[in-house]
Amino acid sequence: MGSTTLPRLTTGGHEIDTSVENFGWLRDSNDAASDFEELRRRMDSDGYLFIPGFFPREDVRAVRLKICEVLAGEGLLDPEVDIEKALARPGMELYFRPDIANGPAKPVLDQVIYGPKIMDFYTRLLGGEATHYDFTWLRTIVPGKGTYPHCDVVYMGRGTHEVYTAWVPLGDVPLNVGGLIVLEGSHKNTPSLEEYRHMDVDTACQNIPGRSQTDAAGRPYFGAIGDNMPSLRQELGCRILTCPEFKMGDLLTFNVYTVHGSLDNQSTEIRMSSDSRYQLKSLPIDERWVGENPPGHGGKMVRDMIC
Ligand SMILES: O=C(O)CCC(=O)C(=O)O
Ligand SMILES: [Fe+2]
Repeated sequence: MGSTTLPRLTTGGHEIDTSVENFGWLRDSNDAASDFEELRRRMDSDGYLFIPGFFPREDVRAVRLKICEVLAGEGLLDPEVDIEKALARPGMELYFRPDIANGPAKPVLDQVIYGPKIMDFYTRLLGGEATHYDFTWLRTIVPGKGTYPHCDVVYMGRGTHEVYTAWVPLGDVPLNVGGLIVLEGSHKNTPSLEEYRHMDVDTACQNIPGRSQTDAAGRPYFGAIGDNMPSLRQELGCRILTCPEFKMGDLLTFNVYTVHGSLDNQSTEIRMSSDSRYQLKSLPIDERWVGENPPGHGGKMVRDMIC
């Protein structure tokens, strides 16, 4: 692979250096799919596991169709084209729609992302009975900028830090549609991220009036590590990894310290994916994301701290 064979890739509007030293493909772990000792070793060394074709494609397709129906009903899709293609109606803003994941798409989505196959996978990976957060994140990202670099710990670190994200593409996602990118090995040997890892987006500074980890309007601090993944990559000395084309049915899982974000969406379609969270049932769980109506960010969940 050389940079000349790839299209120009950007994240947050910044061009990615695709030379072999700085960019590569996620390692496919299907060769070790039932060797959990080896999978644990890879999670530890790489910070992620990528298992293409983990879910039956048709089950994921049913989720996609449901989401497309909702978006089409709201007039967000190009009405001239088959709704399953999810062509974005030009000019509209759309990024995050957890209301669909936790509402109309919940029955079909939950069967996939919290079904027996994946729960058994995490139970075996973690070496004890696994549970999941009740809240599900859903991204419906229109053409434009993708997701800024971050670690999930700043959004969901109030229980155990032994929490794993499942990123599940709800459609085929070639490079130009803007799939997930991870910084290889960024979960360890990155002392410059130590302070960031102790942050919590729902925290306000009690001792410095006006200074807050939430913004002036009381909304949660955004939580990103700046907006420039390529310069962060350079600073940390990692490679950016992604997949030439994520497919419906693929599973990408990573830990709460792995830096990730996404490529910009250079297509005309909406990029859809869910992200969900898993941990040992026996460990403390982040109160923001569990229960019948998980409270989520902000409001009563904001805690004072001495800054
Ligand atoms: O899908 C994306 O762009 C971001 C996903 C993400 O941040 C996550 O899965 O934790
Ligand atoms: Fe994330």
